Amino acid sequence: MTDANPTFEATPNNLEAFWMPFTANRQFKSNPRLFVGAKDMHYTTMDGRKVLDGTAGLWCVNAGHGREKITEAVRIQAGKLDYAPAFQMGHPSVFEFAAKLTNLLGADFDHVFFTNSGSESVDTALKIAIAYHRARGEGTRQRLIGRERGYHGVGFGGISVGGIVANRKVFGSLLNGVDHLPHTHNLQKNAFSRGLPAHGAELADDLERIVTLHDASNIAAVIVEPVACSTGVLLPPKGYLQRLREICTKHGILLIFDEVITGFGRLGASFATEYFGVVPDLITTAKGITNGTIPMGAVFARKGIYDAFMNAPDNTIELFHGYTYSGHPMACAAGLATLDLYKEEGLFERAASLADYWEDGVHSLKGGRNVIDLRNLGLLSGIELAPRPGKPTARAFEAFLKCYDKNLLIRTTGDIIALSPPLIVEKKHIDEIFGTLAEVLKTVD
Ligand code: PXG
Ligand code: PLP
Repeated sequence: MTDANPTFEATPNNLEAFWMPFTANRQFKSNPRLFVGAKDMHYTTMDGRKVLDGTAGLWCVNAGHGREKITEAVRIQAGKLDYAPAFQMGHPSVFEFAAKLTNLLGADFDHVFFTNSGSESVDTALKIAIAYHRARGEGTRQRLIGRERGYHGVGFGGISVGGIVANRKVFGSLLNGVDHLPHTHNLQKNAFSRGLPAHGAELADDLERIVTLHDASNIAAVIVEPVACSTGVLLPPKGYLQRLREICTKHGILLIFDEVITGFGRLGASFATEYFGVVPDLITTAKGITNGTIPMGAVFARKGIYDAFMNAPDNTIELFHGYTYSGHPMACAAGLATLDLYKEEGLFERAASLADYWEDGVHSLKGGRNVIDLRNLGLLSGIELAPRPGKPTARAFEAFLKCYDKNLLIRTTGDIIALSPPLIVEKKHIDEIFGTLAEVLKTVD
């Protein structure tokens, strides 16, 4: 930059400078889709259309858009204390928020580490797992086990344990010492299951194979999403998560549930751990923690994990890890107001009470053109289309564009349509979502 007097004037209508994340930049910029507002279940487009939000933004706006309670809390906090150093200093609302979150999780979890995203939560959990074993004198436990088709964000830790080839293949050697369990998606046996699929619990036994190969004394943790959302809402077979828990316990391996999407009511319970009745050692969250308003993530630690770090000599930092914005005042304010909303409006229970209606809506698409599987749990759905020969992803993307033209926002991953509406969704919205989809699918060849 040689210009001594750079100008800061806006350059209207120029989309070029912004390098968009996980987006086909050139395609988007040639035909952009911009939202300028949002309220409750709807976005407003630049040309003034109201678009029904079938995806809670990116799986995060669980209490719906433009909630005044959150806006007000953030406004007040911004005027009172904009920022406090996260290291060696504190502020009241971060302690209050941590305490309320542990209450929400129940008796098994007693500490919270704050981050600013799901990716940071994953990195944090992986690091805590390795450091925990070392603090207890088992420093050889360093190996991390992820799963095929898992999404754990985009940090080097997350893509290493993750199982999405496109997210890994151009980024070099990644973390070493990582293995992967097989994914659980089985169309031959489980297609069109309502709720959890019946077949595949035994896939958890692959962990025994990995333990036999490396020895348990070298394995720190297993990380899985209780429901693998990003790769198409892949549901755990009945009994699978229980089995994984048993094997981890047997071998002293920490189990991490990545609940960035399944947390905060998505399944009709506070977290997937509650829904499935399976207790992991660490839980990673983000997204719904602030209703998507202010970036934030958190890692919950099961009883005993924090304590294992507290035997270090006095005055030493027990965990050399943290972010400038860990527990940011604005994020805590947003999070506290979000928790109030979830509670006051009974949104997790609401999700549970709508789950059957949602399931019927999802499965009303059976027999639709190119539909090869329909999956549902809580207020989640995966609608799998047969790929166009030689053109994977094209069919679902066409459906995405057509839905957008018909004022419905859906999300696609490969040739799978994923749905996850705000938990304030009403039956009329559910009818509209599946009505529009049925119409659109008829027109996608
Ligand atoms: N773990 C899981 C299970 C996630 O779903 C992350 C970690 C990373 O979170 P951040 O906040 O760093 O993005 C996620 C995020 C999609 C989609 O539509 C999914 C996510 C993010 C953006 C898009 O598949 N999941
Ligand atoms: N890079 C540099 C040069 C920094 O000084 C810092 C934080 O102080 C970071 C990266 C990390 O930033 P954050 O704490 O927001 O993750």
